[in-house]
Amino acid sequence: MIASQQDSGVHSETYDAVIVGAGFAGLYMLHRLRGLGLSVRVYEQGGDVGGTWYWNRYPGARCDVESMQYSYSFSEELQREWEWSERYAPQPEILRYANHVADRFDLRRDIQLGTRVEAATFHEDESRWSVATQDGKTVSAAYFILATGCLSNARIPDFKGLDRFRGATYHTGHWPHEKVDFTGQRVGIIGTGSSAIQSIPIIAGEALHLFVFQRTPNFSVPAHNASLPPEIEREWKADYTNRRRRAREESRNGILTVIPERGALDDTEEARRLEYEAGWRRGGISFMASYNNLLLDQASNETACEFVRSKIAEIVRDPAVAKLLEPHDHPIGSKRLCVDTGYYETFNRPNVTLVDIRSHSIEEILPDGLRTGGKDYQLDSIVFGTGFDAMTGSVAKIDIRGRAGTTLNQKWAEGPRTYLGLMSAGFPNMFIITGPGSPSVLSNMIVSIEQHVDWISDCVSYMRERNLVVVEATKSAEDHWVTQVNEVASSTLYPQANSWYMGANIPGKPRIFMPYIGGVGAYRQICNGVAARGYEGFRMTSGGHGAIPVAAE
Ligand code: N01
Repeated sequence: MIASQQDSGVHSETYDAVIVGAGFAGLYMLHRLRGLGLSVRVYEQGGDVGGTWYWNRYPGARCDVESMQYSYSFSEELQREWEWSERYAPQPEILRYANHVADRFDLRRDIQLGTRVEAATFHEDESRWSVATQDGKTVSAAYFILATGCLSNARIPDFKGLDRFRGATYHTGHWPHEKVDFTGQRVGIIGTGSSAIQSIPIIAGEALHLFVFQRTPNFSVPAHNASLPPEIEREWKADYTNRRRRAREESRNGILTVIPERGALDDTEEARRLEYEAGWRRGGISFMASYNNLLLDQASNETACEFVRSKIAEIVRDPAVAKLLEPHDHPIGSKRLCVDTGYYETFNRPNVTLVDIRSHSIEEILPDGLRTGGKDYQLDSIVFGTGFDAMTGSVAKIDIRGRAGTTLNQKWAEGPRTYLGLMSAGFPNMFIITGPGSPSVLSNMIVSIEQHVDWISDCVSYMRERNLVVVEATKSAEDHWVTQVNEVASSTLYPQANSWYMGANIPGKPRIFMPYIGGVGAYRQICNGVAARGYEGFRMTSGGHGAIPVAAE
């Protein structure tokens, strides 16, 4: 094992639990563990709480899950008193909400901001974790909990010449806190994922000229965002308990949506068109709920693709530009469906140019622009909407060592392996909130976060009542779960896309469909069943060297 600071055995503080990250997962985890009487320390690398909503401050950033559903349900008072202003909350409002939660539940006193966790090592003799932070401290904890987020490791591709660019560069996931003013500038944006698609219409309204460098066109549907009518909010709040329960237990993705009991090909072409029109008018990701088989059946999916392509052709005036914007390389919904405000319309503006970097990739970044297809584009600023090393990227940045000094990066070299997305064999007492192998990014994140945090809290409570010290996923349970995750994924159209769900956006990253696709309701039942059967597939012991010899399985 590499000698590192945390191996010195000198700990400045001792806690029952250390949590990494103070986004929605870390905040609620802290609240629950404190409620159980545990001493907890949260380390957060950002300058404040809020996680994703702290970092993603790009113009136009807002949630694609409706406000009444994208919020905590654990506190009746909180969900009644908080008022959302819009159908889809903008980033500043969600960040205010995260701060309100931190204050209302007095969470800040256990959160250390501006502190990266650099390493964590499990000491088998003590059955405890040593956690080393960037400020040079090492603390000891019984439980080590990763609330690091799934889309928190922003990535700028390795473009030749990038370091010589004289203008300003921005990544959507690492946006400055002060207003960026593009007035009078020639701006280039690289990428056309959800983040870029939200920011392009706003930047276009400000810049002298905006060049959109598109490698792969994406499907996007209108958000139809608007202020939230008070009567809708009242209606939701009057029925909150029931609606929250249904979203948790009955839906596939933690969002209350009515899905018809028909597949797309059960309808006539005319009826289908009307159904899709209704979905387009309604707006948002519930467009994918127009039929029950859009992500299962290729021919059905193609009808939805065709509908969106026809909308693009209707909206975008220049037929050549419209053609370039039409996606043909993946089934709709197999990458996260984008939700926009005026995205396709933006390409009718005289100050916006769509540049195809599929046929000619970006050759190099120049001191005053970039070169592609043998042509130079003069730019004052470049915005990277190039995404994230998703689901595993932030975990991989921490040097995590489990039994026998094995690192998590070694164990996950061929792709992440977990049992239920909650634990990885060989890493006792380490929990992952919304980790790979759980519904996570395919769901309303707050629903999945609450489910995991509640499950972990119940598990810790169960152990404490029985004087158990170590919990660990068994290798056989993990192997079985990984197989199940892959099997469910391969019965859908998802693996057909080169998406970040598959790790396909990172050169060299193993191609494995990372989230569990079986739906939040079914997944919750599985997790509850495991707990009810005495934490089946996990081994719990009273600690020490005699615990769980994983290699012996
Ligand atoms: O990132 P992305 P994102 N050269 O990975 C392109 C959530 N989210 O930040 O497809 C040229 O989706 C890449 O092209 P390609 C949501 O879950 C939610 O936009 O790889 N281009 C793609 O166009 C979402 O899915 C909300 O060919 C390169 C883009 O960059 C997730 O976050 C809002 C390139 C990356 O798209 C990530 O979205 C925002 C290269 N070398 C985000 N490398 C809402 O709630 C990458 N690209 C609304």
